[in-house]
Amino acid sequence: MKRFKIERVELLLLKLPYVHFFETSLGREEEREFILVRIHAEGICGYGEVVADKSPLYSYETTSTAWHILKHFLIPLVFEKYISSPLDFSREAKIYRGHPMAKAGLELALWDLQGKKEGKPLWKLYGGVRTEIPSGVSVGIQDSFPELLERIQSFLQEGYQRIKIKIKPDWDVRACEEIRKRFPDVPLQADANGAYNLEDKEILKKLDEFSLLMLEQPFPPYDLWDHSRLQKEMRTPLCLDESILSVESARKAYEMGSCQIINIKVGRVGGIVEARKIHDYCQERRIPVWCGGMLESGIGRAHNLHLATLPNFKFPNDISASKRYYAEDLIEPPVEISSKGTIMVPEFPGIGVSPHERRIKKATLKKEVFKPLFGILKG
Ligand code: OSB
Ligand code: MG
Repeated sequence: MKRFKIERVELLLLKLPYVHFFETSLGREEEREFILVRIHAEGICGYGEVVADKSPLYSYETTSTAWHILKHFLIPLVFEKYISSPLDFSREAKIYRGHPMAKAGLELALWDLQGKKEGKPLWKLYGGVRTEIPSGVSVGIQDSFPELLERIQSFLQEGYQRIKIKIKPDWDVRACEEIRKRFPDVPLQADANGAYNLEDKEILKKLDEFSLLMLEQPFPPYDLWDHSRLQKEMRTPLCLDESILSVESARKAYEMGSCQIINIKVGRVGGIVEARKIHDYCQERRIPVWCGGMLESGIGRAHNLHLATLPNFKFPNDISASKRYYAEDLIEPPVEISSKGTIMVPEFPGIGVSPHERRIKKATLKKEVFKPLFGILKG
């Protein structure tokens, strides 16, 4: 693989308002703050998105910690070691503990650069097997059940193949009952973002009545053991999101029987290299996976589309149309959903979508440019 010289890395801190607030058991958000990574080399620019949020709710990482780790550790590593390939980066970045979202953002930008360099869309580099991916939608907690049903109705009209609702204590069994009364057959799943513990077992077991495709992350991230105890008592397959940080934790979850399905998010696991290891491990053991989302801009979402083309992605993904998230998404043209509930995978090189530079600029709160001290001449 040909090496190329990285001339400049840029970090941009952006803020984009959601079209509708997004509420989970962790809280309600009206806008998203996130980091874009741009890497320039030989006239080409690779884009990555860091999915860390402003506050450490979903994970301990924040936009500030990710900025710090990128600026002081990961970007210097790329320059000092003359790294240009995502595989080299993934290996070298392991010397630093944790901070998977910061690592993933930079790795994704290197993948985009490599795809553009080779003239191939990322899904071909990854070994993907499909050109359109099944799309689901994640529906936040609303102010009332009628509003929840109304939102679900309109998403179903748009063609989404399945509905995921967010649940928390007091917005769980009743929400499922209301949905099943109005939409008896819709493919439905629930995501608790770790809001329960084993003492809530009897409530969670009631969810078995609603033929859910899966129940996502009922217990906190560290708790593989209690998930395995719950799974033994529930018919509904458990799916883990926050608990799965690497192929190692996927193996432990599998061996303990903590889940039957895994949600893969490239940010949570530290990059495409680790995401593919989890994918392959699960494929060999017949554990289906699907692609989760972090309310990414079109840039992060395009990356997710390429990942979701791998063969063991077996459920509709949390990858929805641009307009479900943002009035002014950061790519052209926006991501759209077909009437049968699928999204086309971009065919152009790299992420295969064009960043909308004017909107990026408008949403930027802060920008910093990094250049190698001596590096450009060598390598
Ligand atoms: O748990 O899957 C989650 C969004 C932010 C943080 C965590 C989660 C989510 C979602 C949204 O469910 C998925 C999407 O991007 O559409
Ligand atoms: Mg989740």
